[in-house]
Amino acid sequence: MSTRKKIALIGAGNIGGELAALCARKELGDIVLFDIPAKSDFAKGKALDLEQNSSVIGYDAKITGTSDWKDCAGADVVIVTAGIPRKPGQSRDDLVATNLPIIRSVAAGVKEHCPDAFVIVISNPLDAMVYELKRATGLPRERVVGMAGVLDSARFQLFLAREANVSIKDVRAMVLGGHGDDMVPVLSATTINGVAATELIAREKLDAIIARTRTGGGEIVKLMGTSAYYAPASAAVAMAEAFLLDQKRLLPSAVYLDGEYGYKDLFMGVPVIIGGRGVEKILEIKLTDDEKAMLAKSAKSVQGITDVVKNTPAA
Ligand code: A3D
Repeated sequence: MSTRKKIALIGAGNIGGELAALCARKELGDIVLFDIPAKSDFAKGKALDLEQNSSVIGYDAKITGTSDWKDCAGADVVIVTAGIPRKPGQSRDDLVATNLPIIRSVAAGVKEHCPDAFVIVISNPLDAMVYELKRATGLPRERVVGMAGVLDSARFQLFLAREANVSIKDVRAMVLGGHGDDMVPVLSATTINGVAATELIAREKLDAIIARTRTGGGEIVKLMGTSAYYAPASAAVAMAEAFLLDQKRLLPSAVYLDGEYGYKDLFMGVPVIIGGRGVEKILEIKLTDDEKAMLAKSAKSVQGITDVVKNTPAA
């Protein structure tokens, strides 16, 4: 038996495939690519393709495709992309009816076979789906997170870098709140190598960038007919890597709030430290009054869709 770490990817679609490719190239562990029985062969085919790629690229990782939860048993990390993505014209919240039963079935599998894993949820509507996964598995809040803030911040950082004509490497920004159109780009924490972005970019340009960030996912759905997958996968792998390598990274992540920022029994994006024990710390940073008001608006939307989930009985 391998002593390498084990990473179970639940959903072998667009994001699942890219997750597998990235985890393999980074040699983060052995990879299980899981999908529903109707797509078992598809998952096996993708896994085989990626294993053959190891011989060209040169990485050691065993990659298995399956529809049997037993193959996921004992995973150190579980990343959940099971569910349908948006089509043009749809909001993330439109996906809840289809994705809620899917998340509930995934939660049952995680609870039975991967009870010690660090679980990262990507399926939309993100904040409500990660809420349900935690509720249904009963896992501690240190080990269940939602990926959205790293991706939303990446989009914000790209647009800022292009506008200021500087390297993407020097732009640091943070997007908090729910993964919806009222997410909160925190300008007070946005710098270009320590210089406040507000010093280098005019206010009206910043407003346009914030607006584009908020609809950044929809812009891609409109262009491609389905949702983004390269950057979402990279963002989740950054979180998985922080856990597996105990990096103690400060990453905006959707976590279960129990009074932090004044919110309770809600998953929403806030800055956290991710290390070998999972979510090691939730940071309560100072926000301006404007940012607090935007966070309250975002929390209200997240609460609405979370209430739908809470009030939907199991089928
Ligand atoms: P897609 O390529 O359709 O893959 C999803 C896979 O999930 C398919 O292969 C399905 O067969 C599989 N699946 C369905 N039900 C189950 C189940 N019960 N168990 C295991 N697998 C199942 O979609 P995608 O990979 O492009 O997107 C996946 C999800 O991520 C969607 O809900 C997207 O909306 C969401 N997404 C979130 C972000 C965030 O930033 C949070 C970004 C992009 C996409």
